[in-house]
Amino acid sequence: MTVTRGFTGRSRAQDRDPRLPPGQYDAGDSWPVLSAEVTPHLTPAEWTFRIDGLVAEERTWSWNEAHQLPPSVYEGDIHCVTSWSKFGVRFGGVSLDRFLDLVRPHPTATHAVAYAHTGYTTNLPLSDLTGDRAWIAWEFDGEPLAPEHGGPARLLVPHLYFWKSAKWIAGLRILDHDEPGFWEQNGYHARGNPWNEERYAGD
Ligand SMILES: Nc1nc2c(c(=O)[nH]1)N[C@H]1C(S)=C(S)[C@@H](COP(=O)(O)O)O[C@H]1N2
Ligand SMILES: [Mo]
Repeated sequence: MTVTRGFTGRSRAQDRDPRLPPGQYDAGDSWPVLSAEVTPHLTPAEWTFRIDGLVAEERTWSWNEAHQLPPSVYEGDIHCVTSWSKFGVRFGGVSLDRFLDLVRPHPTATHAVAYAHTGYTTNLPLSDLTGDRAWIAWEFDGEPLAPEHGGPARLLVPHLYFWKSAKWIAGLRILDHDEPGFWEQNGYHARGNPWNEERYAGD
């Protein structure tokens, strides 16, 4: 019996989808909405994106200005700390590298706080926002991003837990130190790498 149980356990581990980080489940076609705020209804004309702080040139982009930057698509998975993951999503927008190239962070810059038009904040190492791994996203599956999912535009950092992907993104403040955001001040992990299960401070 012991032998059988051991064999079953091993075979289940092999069946587990390799796209699924530890402690996560596949949410399938559903896409839960998780917002601390009431959904704002910002029009593209009202939306702006700004990068300030430790940069050579602080800058604010309008919707039209941001759309003049070269487009970029993310196709892959997303992982929420509440344990749902969603496979094979497709977001369209612009890679954050294109914005950062234009403002030129100081050599001393190490972190950023992303802030939303609603006041939500989340902190990230600058190295997680560069290398074509983070986007300002305004399309989902070829359609405009819905307001409840952060439209007109959200930050997208899919290799970290999804709370880092601030909806209704308004800007990034570039810093030379880490400064906890909304969930991070409430016990969540500073980085939030789902593959290391960095859910809470101390994980
Ligand atoms: N402005 C803002 N952005 C946010 C949040 C939020 O409450 N407010 N929640 C975060 C969390 S915890 C998750 S899981 C995702 C949820 O995005 P979704 O509602 O599109 O699934 O947004 C993240 N970005
Ligand atoms: Mo989340």
